[in-house]
Amino acid sequence: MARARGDEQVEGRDGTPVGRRAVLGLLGLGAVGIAFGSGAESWLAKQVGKVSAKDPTGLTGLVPGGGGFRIYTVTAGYPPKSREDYRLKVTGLVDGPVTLTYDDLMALPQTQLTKDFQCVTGWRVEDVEWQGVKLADVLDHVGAKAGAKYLHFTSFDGAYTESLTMDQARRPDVLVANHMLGKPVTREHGGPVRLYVAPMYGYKSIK
Ligand SMILES: Nc1nc2c(c(=O)[nH]1)N[C@H]1C(S)=C(S)[C@@H](COP(=O)(O)O)O[C@H]1N2
Ligand SMILES: [Mo]
Repeated sequence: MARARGDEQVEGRDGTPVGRRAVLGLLGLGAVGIAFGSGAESWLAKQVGKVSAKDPTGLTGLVPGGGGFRIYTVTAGYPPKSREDYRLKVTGLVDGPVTLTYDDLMALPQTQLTKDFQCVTGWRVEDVEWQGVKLADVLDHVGAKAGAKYLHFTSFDGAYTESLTMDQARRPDVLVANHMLGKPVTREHGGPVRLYVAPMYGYKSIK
């Protein structure tokens, strides 16, 4: 089960704490942290262990959702978040910490994709309409530094975390999504904003 990471510290290879501030990061997605290689590797190894623990059976929430989706949550419910309250915080290897509002995201170029959503547990929803800002565009917008290698995402439910390499994050089919199934992302699906990582299993699409 994923758990709140709280003030957990992660040690880099040289023993230097990488810590929440250095690795942090997308609020609502939550927060996105941008990290250099060496410290982040041991941290990533822990993430790999966590992934299988996170969604071993898919039984965390088998509530049928819209359009054939199952609604998954590792927490008891879905903390409310309005468009007005939503914030995407980006910290780490950026020029300085940046906080984006829903309107800030909507003001960036929007990308539409129609692609499948596939959970590792077997269910699949075909031809889902997505809209959002390419994560690559968000990274450029906030001035992610050239040497940054990894992203760490924290959900605003306080419990779910995910990670991508910078190369994965910069693919054109990875969206900070504000619409799915042709309408605004609903609360159960992580609205007002969730990640959609088209080329990877659903667990990467942090809500
Ligand atoms: N915050 C959060 N994001 C999450 C999850 C979760 O439990 N909590 N589950 C993941 C998994 S395993 C899948 S398959 C998808 C399911 O998306 P849905 O709940 O919108 O159908 O969300 C992913 N993102
Ligand atoms: Mo999943």
